[in-house]
Amino acid sequence: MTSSAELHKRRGSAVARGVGSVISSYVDTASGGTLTDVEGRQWIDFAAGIAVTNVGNSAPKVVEAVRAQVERFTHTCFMVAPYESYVAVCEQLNELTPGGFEKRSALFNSGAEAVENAVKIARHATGRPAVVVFDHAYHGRTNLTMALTAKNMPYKHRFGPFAGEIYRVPMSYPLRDGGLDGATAAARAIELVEKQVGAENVAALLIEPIQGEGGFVVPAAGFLPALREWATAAGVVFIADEIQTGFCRTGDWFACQHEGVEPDLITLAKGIAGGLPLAAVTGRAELMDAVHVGGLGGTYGGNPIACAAALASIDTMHELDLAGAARRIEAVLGARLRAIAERDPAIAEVRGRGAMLAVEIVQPGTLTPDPAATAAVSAACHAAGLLTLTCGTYGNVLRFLPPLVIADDELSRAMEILDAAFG
Ligand code: PLZ
Repeated sequence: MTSSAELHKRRGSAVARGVGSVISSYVDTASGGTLTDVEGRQWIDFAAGIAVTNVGNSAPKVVEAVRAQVERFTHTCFMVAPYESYVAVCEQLNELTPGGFEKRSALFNSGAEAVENAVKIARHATGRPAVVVFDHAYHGRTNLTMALTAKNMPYKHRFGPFAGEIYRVPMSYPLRDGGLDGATAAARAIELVEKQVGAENVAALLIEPIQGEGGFVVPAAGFLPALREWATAAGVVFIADEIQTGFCRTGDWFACQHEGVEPDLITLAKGIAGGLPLAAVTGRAELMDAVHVGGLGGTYGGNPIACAAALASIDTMHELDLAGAARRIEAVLGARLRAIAERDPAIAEVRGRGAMLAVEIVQPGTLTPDPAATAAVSAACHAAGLLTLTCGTYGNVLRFLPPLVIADDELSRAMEILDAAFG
């Protein structure tokens, strides 16, 4: 088999430099919570392809459903010749997402595309232009979603000009905002919107219920409900971006459910289809159906193979109670991380929910971010065979996103590696 070193060399003269990779080993196979590279080396997977393979890599039901669908037909384009699985996925999403009201869904390919469409729908339905987003937000890499994303490097640098009518307000970030309570943090954001934008100009408020790329930032309790309440009163569409938090990741089907928040629209992707590219916007029927026929779509959106994979993934989540599995991971991994934090003053905070956990790393005794130390711990994990990711506006958050089907022995081994990496 071609070695990783040779593949890396070929990549250098074939693949654009702008596309990076966390590790330089090349994957041969993957299943459950383990990746095997072309040298036969095994990696415990604490990345899950960035919160995608919640059901594990090559989950048996997904493989079977995809294989059967490939043999029946590969693509007709739902806008040309429709098929049942697209409708079935929409039915499932309408049922699973929070909110007892009548819903509709539309399917797309990527998270960014879902976010773009949620904004299109909110603007169309309200006739208003402005979109409110938050510090540390991540919503994608397309032109509109770059504008919605907060961080310049690497996402936005020299890629402008960006789309207009995007307004950014402070997030609730308890470690870094002096521990403001949720209601106060929401009032601070709302006042800025009212004074600087005008509520009547706002189509949508877009928020990740737990921020992903921005640093696994969990807002103070009450922040999301207060924003939800204001949006309802102001006629603003509340959009929850659950692309990273969705599909059992945080110990419930969706992260909004932990605070009983019912968004008007939800953007979904990643965990939806066990690794196949699929995304969705799900929400209130009157908003979704406001758009004229032909106003939403795309060649591949809701491709039949991706839809088959989504139905099998959702089935697997029910069957294996993966929300419960995420809560069990939280109990075990969370306890271990807190024990490490007890002895290591560089860990300012252990946070997250379910199987979406992280530590924020600082210079001991301060809140000064330490991205170099964070990268060093992550590299030590990689050297020992644990695939970890970093994130955060300051690059100082080490995050853990295991597949929810990770085996007990894989989790134990991963925690030993982590323990040793912190020294
Ligand atoms: N919204 C909340 O987490 C994708 C992107 C990694 P796409 N996050 C991982 C990278 O460096 O590109 C994400 C997200 C939230 C939107 C998106 C965008 O989803 O499927 O990557 O377009």
